Amino acid sequence: MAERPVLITGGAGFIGSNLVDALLARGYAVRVLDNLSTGKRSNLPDDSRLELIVGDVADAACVRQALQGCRAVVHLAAVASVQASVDDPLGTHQSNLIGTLNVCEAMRAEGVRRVLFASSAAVYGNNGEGEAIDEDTPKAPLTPYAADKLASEHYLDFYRRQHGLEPVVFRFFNIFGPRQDPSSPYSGVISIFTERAQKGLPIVVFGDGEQTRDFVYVGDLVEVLVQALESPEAVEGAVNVGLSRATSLNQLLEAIGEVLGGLPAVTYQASRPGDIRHSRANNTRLLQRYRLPEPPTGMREGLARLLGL
Ligand code: NAD
Ligand code: UD2
Repeated sequence: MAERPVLITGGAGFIGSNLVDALLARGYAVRVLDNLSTGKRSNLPDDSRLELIVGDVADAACVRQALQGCRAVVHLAAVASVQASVDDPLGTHQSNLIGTLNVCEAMRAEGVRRVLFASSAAVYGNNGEGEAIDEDTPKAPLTPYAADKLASEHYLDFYRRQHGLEPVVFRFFNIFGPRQDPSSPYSGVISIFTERAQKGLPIVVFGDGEQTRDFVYVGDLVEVLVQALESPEAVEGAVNVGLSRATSLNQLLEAIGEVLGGLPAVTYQASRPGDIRHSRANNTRLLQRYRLPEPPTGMREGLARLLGL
């Protein structure tokens, strides 16, 4: 019998396609379920062990079919833009919560147990700001995106207790790397800044540039996801994925300038309403359970890989 594939929902997107590459390189068969709303076929390699199903996680029958014969699921499919969820709460809810429920139900029906889930630091809202945020920090989902992520976590926990699913929940901080789409103003700041810097277009910083983020190179995240798939046990409790390092936007710009050998014009405008000033993970739990590359990929190295240098 052919090896049972890992199903990656959202596998044609930024994080998903990087995970596809890593799993194929390790000899896994992979099936991707993606509606190609932000993901792209061209993000995926041509490989006989990779199957792409173009379909929607909001479609229960489609998810059930995609899951047949799979050994595990990595559930990444979601409308990843917080702003899109603010503009269209009901539409994004179909992907971001109903999609999760469909995955849980299909897993129950098909007898698949292990599922990794991409939650977000957004579940903490502004709580813990300025501190290293640990997983017990009170949750404050301030947007439909964050509410759906937190609700998804609770549903996964229900399916764990009631139906024996083995969910592993990760709360990603700011992930960056190749194939992150820079096309929306709400795309990840590193994808926007690097694209503009490469094209020589002016860069806009919202605020004074002293706000900080805990940036994680996608390759390091993928290492953790592979370990979570392969681990014999799915330990309960969500895990922050951050390096516990604060990088300001001004430091980021300096690093981009160094890697590219110069920067276009940089202007400073008013802060975005609701923007978090400092976001940094307490990653003790991550380090207890998983091995990060030692040392984790630094900003300059990550930028060089992203820029293909
Ligand atoms: P992305 O937009 O590149 O990937 C999302 C993928 O899901 C895309 O390929 C898209 O086409 C697909 N998709 C969306 N709705 C779908 C649907 N209804 N049915 C099937 N496929 C659908 O974004 P990403 O940054 O790779 O995000 C992956 C996951 O990680 C998302 O769940 C996101 O919320 C989460 N996350 C990302 C970050 C980050 O820093 N990038 C931070 C926190 C959480
Ligand atoms: C991230 C996530 C978001 C949510 C949130 C939770 C991304 C893309 N967004 O938002 O989904 O999980 O964390 O806290 O991962 N900026 C500029 N100029 C630009 C673009 C951005 O100055 O052209 C600033 C922006 O105002 C912010 C910082 O850069 O201060 C980071 O912005 P971001 O959108 O990359 O990520 P963040 O942390 O706001």
